[in-house]
Amino acid sequence: MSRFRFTAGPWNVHEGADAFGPEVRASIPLEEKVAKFAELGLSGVQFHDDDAVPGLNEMTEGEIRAEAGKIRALLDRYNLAAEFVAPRLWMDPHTVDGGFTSNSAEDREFALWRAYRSIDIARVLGCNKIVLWLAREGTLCAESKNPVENVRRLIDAVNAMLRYDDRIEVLIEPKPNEPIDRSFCPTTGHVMAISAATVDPARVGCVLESAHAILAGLDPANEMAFALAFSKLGSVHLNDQNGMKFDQDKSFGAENLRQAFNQVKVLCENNYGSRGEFVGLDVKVMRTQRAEACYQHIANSIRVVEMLEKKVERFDYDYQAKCVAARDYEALEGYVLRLLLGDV
Ligand code: GLO
Ligand code: MG
Repeated sequence: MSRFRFTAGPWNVHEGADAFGPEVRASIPLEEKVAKFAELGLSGVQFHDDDAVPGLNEMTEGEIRAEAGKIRALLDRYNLAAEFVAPRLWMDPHTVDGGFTSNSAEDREFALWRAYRSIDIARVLGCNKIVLWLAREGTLCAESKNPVENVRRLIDAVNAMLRYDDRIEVLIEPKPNEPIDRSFCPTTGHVMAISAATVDPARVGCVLESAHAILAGLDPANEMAFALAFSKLGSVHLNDQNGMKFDQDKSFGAENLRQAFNQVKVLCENNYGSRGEFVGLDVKVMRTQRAEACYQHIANSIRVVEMLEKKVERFDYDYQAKCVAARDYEALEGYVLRLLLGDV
């Protein structure tokens, strides 16, 4: 049994398409995914605005709220919470060149409209968190955008959201690249700086995704620690990643168990979750898998977190202190590896 409450999004059970190939599995209806999430022991669901309200561009604000109400009822049936709503600003014809930092004023306006509607949906779903994964807020052609002006635009967009609703919390999910080449907000440090520049820093935090930190050449546990030091770790997206290449969203721990252990350790040591934070699993099943196996990666990831929590409970802090006092870090490292391999 874990100390954490887990969530995932509908996109974590997906059709298997990648940049070079079509879908290999049939789409599963949202209700079926939600039922399965409950069965897997998740406590909540993460949503894109259009996961909750498909086709929202063509709908009035009233219609959007009514549709969101149906999702609220669905969640209630399965006793699941909504963790957050994220405006999906990377799929739309209006946001080919980005949302808040598009070179087109009309597209920037559209991005804000979607952000406001995400807040409306979040209210109906009973949650107060908006996630901004700033997918296309950067450049493919470095000279195509003014980077200073666009960092300020990001701050303005967050301010507009904070003003739109005085209870909403905005969590920025940094990622250095993919689908764009150069992001305007690639790491936790950038998120902290943007947060500090907004009209209400207490309501602007970070979602740290393991794979995104690795893609930036950084250590996910230290990135989490950095946000924790500012009391600004609003959520995490645990997963794994084999080096600096395309975003893989592998099952948690599948590549680097020690790195996974240190993520669980920093979360446990800092009582993550005690303020209602969830542990999100932003994992994707391999393209090769048949439909029957397409929840296995979520179950595996939960299991790995639970097993690593046990390792954290067994971690010998006295021995660590002795090693530190003697500056015997080789002994400490050897101990950690034996602990992880079940030899102590
Ligand atoms: C992709 C992101 C993505 C977001 C999700 C929520 O790299 O990790 O999965 O977490 O869309 O905004
Ligand atoms: Mg993510």
